Amino acid sequence: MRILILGGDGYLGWPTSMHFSRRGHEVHALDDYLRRRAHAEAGTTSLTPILPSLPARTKAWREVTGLEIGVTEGDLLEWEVVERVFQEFQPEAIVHYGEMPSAPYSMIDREHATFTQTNNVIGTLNVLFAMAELAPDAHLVKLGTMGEYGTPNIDIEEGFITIDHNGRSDTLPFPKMPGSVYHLSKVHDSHNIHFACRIWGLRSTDLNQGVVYGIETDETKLDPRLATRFDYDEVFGTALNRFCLQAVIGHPLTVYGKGGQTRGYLNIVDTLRCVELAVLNPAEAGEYRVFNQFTEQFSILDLARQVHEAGTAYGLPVEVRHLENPRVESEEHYYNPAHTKLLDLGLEPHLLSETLIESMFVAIERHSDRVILDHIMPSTRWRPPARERTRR
Ligand code: USQ
Repeated sequence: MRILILGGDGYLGWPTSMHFSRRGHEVHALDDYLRRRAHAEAGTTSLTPILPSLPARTKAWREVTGLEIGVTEGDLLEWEVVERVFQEFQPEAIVHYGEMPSAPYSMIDREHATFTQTNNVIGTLNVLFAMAELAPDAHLVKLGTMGEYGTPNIDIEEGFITIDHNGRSDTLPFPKMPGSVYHLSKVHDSHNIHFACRIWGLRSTDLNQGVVYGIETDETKLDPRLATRFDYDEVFGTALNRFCLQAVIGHPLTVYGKGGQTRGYLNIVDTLRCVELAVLNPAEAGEYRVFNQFTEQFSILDLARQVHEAGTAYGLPVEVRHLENPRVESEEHYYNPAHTKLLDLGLEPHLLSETLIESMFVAIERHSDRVILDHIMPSTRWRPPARERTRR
């Protein structure tokens, strides 16, 4: 199948490109290096050394496997770029990771907030128009987020809920209550994609993914040049990846607030399999479907305790520290999202275990001399300080 990977240079996009290429698909990766630029501006970088560009990465891929991955270095906000790649590559499936992925980044200030929503919403609209005009039978597999739902006090369904109201009944999109400007951008995307399916007859799967952890996949392990990025800074690093790195370098684990915040989590190797299952089992023409993509749920404190236990067994002195929460979020709440659709398609989850955490310690230790310490503690606050607010 011809598969276009948008955001093919990212933490998930690069391993996904290699995963499909190795399984015999024709892969084309597009990226404009948004995340590399954001890191350069902030003075941070990936823990793992990664090659400097997509052409360099695909060259290494060719040398290691003999396989080709096509590349476009370009921005989804530029219609000419999107139009050209659709015209030339004629994708049958589009895997869309090509967005600004960080909640803290979107909450830094007005500029970062408006950039996040412009970049994500308009980029995705361009993809939808390109599909409608140039690839109407293609299947869009879009990376959404579990954070679109927030933490309602009822069970979360996979995208849709049947509501009985005043004697009538309908199945409607599940209500959304996201907790950051970034998560909101994904809600806006979901509405736009649903619209394009209903009105133009496009087909799409919105993968509402939980928090991903892990550092290696079958393909990244083939050669050090094929490594994917690993972020641990407060803006781009996610909870479990940060905790594992903190344990290795002897930094206290940064639990925000009480630590009862509960989210869905999955191993990076399961992300690749979920995306593959969605691509191989496409939505029908006109269908917009939603899969909740995670394998287990944990509170932040559960995760900290597991890293503490694994660290102790590994010989690391791990301290768990509760910090004042820089975010505005419930620290104790009900959380029970459905997640059966990917299991029904054949997903066999790789669950979190002490062995897995230890393997992350080993991979992190290899590069621990690269850690930039002053970007670990959180500095992005969800609420501006009161003095700042009155001055505006
Ligand atoms: N947290 C801590 N300590 C830390 C980092 C995070 O307690 O050092 C807490 C946060 O307050 C939050 C939870 O851990 O309650 C998850 O935070 P995160 O930074 O791991 O993940 P989040 O900001 O939600 O975003 C990440 C990805 C995003 C994806 C989302 C899936 O960056 O792209 O959409 O996970 S989900 O969380 O299901 O919405």
